Amino acid sequence: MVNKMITNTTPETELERLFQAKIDAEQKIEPKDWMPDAYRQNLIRQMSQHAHSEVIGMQPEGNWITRAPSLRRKAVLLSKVQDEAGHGLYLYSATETLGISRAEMITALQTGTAKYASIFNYPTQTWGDMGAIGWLVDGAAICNQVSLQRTSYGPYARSMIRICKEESFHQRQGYQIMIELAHGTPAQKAMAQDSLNRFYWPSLMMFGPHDSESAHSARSMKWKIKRETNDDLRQKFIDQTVSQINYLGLEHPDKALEWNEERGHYNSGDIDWDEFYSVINGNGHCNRQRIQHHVKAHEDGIWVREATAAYNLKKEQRLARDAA
Ligand code: FAQ
Repeated sequence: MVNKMITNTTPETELERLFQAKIDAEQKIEPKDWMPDAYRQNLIRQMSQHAHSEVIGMQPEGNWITRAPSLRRKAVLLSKVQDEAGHGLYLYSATETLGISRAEMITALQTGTAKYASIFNYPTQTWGDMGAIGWLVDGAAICNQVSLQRTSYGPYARSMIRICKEESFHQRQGYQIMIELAHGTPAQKAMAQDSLNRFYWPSLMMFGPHDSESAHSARSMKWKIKRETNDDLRQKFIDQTVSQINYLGLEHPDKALEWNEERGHYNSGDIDWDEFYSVINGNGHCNRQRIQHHVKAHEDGIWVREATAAYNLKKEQRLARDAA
């Protein structure tokens, strides 16, 4: 256990050494612990972007709640979308423990300073897309988030445990939609194939750029904010998806895919990185629409925030009066 006493006069280099020793010993960093400013800033960046992704990620699926093909499907999709809102809220709260307010994070999102997952800038055109999102997008998110359950920052690691449980349910509901479509009429099967074709490559982009291009990976791995690299997680996802596509009886969208006996992994075709950078820099199909919708919803909710603030103030005043 690394628990050497830290005082106001402990030199910065010694603080950094103790901090890294704690991380190396797999101990969690908690909000009141000393941490290098770059660790704090990097976490604020990643965690807030993760929170924004959950919240913006409600829009593509929210688009289909009223059009789901049965009452049961509506109820399931509604519940899934609500779960994503919950994930956003845990993550905003966990990020606030690092000393940034929710309002500051929202401003960063709405002004384009903070990113959110590229995948949510693709339009949802058919019911098959609800299957593909649950199966592939939540599936990719789980791959990443399972490893984040071991991230070094305590509040982030703990929030991931519950989020992963819920994402597993989301992944299964998506795959179940795909099973029904892929084993349905020829038109339904074609719809499933089309959704798979459109969502497969953007799902691979969710893991971020290649390790050699990843600006934050080296430091995030050293500090154990990230436990596996972008390419390793992407490979895991590629490998696990092959048998799932086979089971559906659909064609794999990657024509260059082939098993590499030596590596024990599938080799895959090239990702279109120009498309990835274009989307994360604001030029995807739906970037503007997603942010405009967020701004409108946020403005429409002002009265709720004002009412909550007024209620809290009244409660504090009543408590102060009673205590006097
Ligand atoms: N999209 O140096 P790296 C979900 C940016 S949750 C947009 O490799 P890092 C649930 C990156 O931010 C999905 N931007 O960065 C759900 C950085 O830019 P910056 C979200 C991306 O942080 C399902 C720059 O590129 N999950 O889907 C993307 O070390 C269905 C350089 O990249 C998480 O956020 C991208 N795909 O690694 C909800 C998981 N990739 O900040 C609703 C936590 C990279 O310098 C419906 N996050 N960028 O301006 C992570 O694990 C990491 O942040 C990575 C990126 C792996 C995403």
